[in-house]
Amino acid sequence: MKMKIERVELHQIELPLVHPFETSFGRESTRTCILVAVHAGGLTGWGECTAEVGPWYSYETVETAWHVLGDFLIPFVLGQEITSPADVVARFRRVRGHPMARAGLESGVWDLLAQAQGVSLAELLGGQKACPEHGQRDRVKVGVSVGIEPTLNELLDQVAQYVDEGYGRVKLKIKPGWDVDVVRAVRERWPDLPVQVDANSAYTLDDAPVLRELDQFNLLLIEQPLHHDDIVDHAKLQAQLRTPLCLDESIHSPEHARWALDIAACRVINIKVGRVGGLTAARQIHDLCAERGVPVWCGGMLETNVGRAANVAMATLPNFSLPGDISASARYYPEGKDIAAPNFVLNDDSTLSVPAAPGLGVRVVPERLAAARLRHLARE
Ligand code: NPQ
Ligand code: MG
Repeated sequence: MKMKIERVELHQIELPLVHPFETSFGRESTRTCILVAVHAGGLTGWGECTAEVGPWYSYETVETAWHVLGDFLIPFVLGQEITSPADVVARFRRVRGHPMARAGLESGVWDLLAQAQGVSLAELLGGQKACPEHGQRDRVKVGVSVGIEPTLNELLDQVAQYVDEGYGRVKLKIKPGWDVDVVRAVRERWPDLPVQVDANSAYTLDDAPVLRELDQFNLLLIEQPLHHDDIVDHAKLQAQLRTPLCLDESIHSPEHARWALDIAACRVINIKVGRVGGLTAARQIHDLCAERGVPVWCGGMLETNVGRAANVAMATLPNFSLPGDISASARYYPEGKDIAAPNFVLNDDSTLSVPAAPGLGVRVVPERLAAARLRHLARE
């Protein structure tokens, strides 16, 4: 099916978080992002660009993504006939870097094409084909990412709340001075809870002795302890640890995933649609890891329901064998604020249900979008 891209809109929005989120690189109490609307043939596909206001998690910002989308990526697709996401990926190949900007528009095209074909995004991504013996997953395993708190007691209260809500896997954010004691306290109170940690690049190889101490706590994995672009030091560290290392920030593309696996820099990969430049690249990394027997899981960027729906669809692919950072909508935004509906709700088995409706399976609510919007651009 051919679709001519007639119009593309950018919406910069800001939403309040239900609880401030602190990592080794800072504390946030609101989330700003860009939503991309792709119009063709009477349909609108939606994509989320996960760049933040500041260059903390990655070098991209809302401002750089706005610029790259508006001045380069949108003109590459406007007026063009598209038959598959591969057409968009091919047109974006000239652009170096800026994966979150590319992913915002590319994932909107995936939603558009899924709607045009009358299939869910999960189905278009090929979960079913990739996993003939199990068929399409209708639920995906999820966990919750718990930020750094002012005190250990507040952290334990947060974890207790999430465990009570039914989360079956918890990720603790760590940094130097907020690591071994915190993990020990959580382990003592919840001896059998699946727990993993994420340092967001707060350590160096000199900290290997501290990171080795984490081996005693039976963690699922240790995520991105070292430099945000490194794989060499991670390979040296992995050789000294029993716990699997998982790379997040360092994996920018399928090539980076192959390089990391070739030198044994990690035993697990966190896949984020934005960080790797779109759903096409995300699926390629998934397939590569499946071939190599390396488990993957879906990372989170405090998405709205638009980005969350794309994450849920992606996590139906068979090698997403660890729970994702895809929590229920209520973990992120106050009731009635998220710009898309319906909300994702946690099931009893620590899963989210995969929408069966065409495309993402969530609808953008115009009044909520208008209420959250800071800036708007339309190109045709
Ligand atoms: C991670 N996310 O896995 C990230 C990074 C992260 C859910 O742990 C504002 C916007 C603040 C995006 C903080 C989780 C953020 C952000 C952290 C992403 O490393
Ligand atoms: Mg991470």
